Amino acid sequence: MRETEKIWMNGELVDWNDARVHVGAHGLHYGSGVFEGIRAYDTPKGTAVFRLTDHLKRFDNSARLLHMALPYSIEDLRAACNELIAANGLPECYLRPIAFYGYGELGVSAMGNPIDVVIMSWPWGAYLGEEGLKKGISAKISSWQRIGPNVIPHVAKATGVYLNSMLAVTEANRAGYDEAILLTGDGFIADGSGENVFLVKDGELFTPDHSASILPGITRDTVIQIAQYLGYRVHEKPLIRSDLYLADEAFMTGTAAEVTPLRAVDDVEIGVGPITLEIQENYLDTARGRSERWAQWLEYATPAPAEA
Ligand code: PPE
Repeated sequence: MRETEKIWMNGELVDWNDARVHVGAHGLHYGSGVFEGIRAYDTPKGTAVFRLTDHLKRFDNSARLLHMALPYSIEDLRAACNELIAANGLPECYLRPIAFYGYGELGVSAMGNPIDVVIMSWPWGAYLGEEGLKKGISAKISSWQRIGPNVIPHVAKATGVYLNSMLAVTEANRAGYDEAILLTGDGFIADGSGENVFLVKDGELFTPDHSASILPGITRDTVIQIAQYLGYRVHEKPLIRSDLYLADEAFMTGTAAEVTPLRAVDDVEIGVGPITLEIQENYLDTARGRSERWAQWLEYATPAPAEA
């Protein structure tokens, strides 16, 4: 990862190398943390954080699901993100807020442990490579099932949940695929290791609904709204792996992955289609401030210069 100057840690900006935690931190032992992934884009009116408030609301919800009372409000965290962006001086970056049970007691119950809250920022290029954004990626249906709603609350973007994703993507990479797609215990398509999944059939879009243990993706929501605005019907419904094999097009969405075409699943070639590319272009135009229609999603990190 590319190091930057500062990290926001428990209310203060500290030097990158000084942002340390004790090895006895509860979150390290038990994965008891929550996090977010947010992108700030360089737009014609300055750096804008895409849907910052929505990400921070999800952060707060994730924490609540882990019985973690964050010592900072959404307002405080928004100010902290802006402070960090200003301190690191990057026109574009990825922001990673994380909150975890810290150093105090060990033992599975987190009662009595302090809560550490940290925000990092660094430049993060195309998640699945520049080539992946243009030419699409390959995915493998994982032999690992996506965690179910009664296993860990999948609606929470919790650190421990990502062991599930890590196993799946590692399995896929070792077998020569770029990414993994996890199914629920009942065989319905859930998520990629770090993305939501969409497919296109007969000019309409399909994506798994919330009952399929998905993370309620903010990019997913953005893409649904943009696609509907462009005139496409979008169906949120249970999907099975055969739907992917027979799809006209498929793609993955995520803050890091943005809109990445899925050109093959389990060696079934799908290719990269025009609707995927249209959605991708519209998504990037939106995030980069080139679309007035969705200007409400851009939260400027620095005051926008006065109109000439
Ligand atoms: N599902 C999963 C499992 C997931 O991790 C992400 C985001 C999404 C869906 C899409 O959510 P959203 O970003 O709100 O559209 N994955 C984040 C972390 C990736 C990582 O490798 O770390 C991200 O994209 O920031």
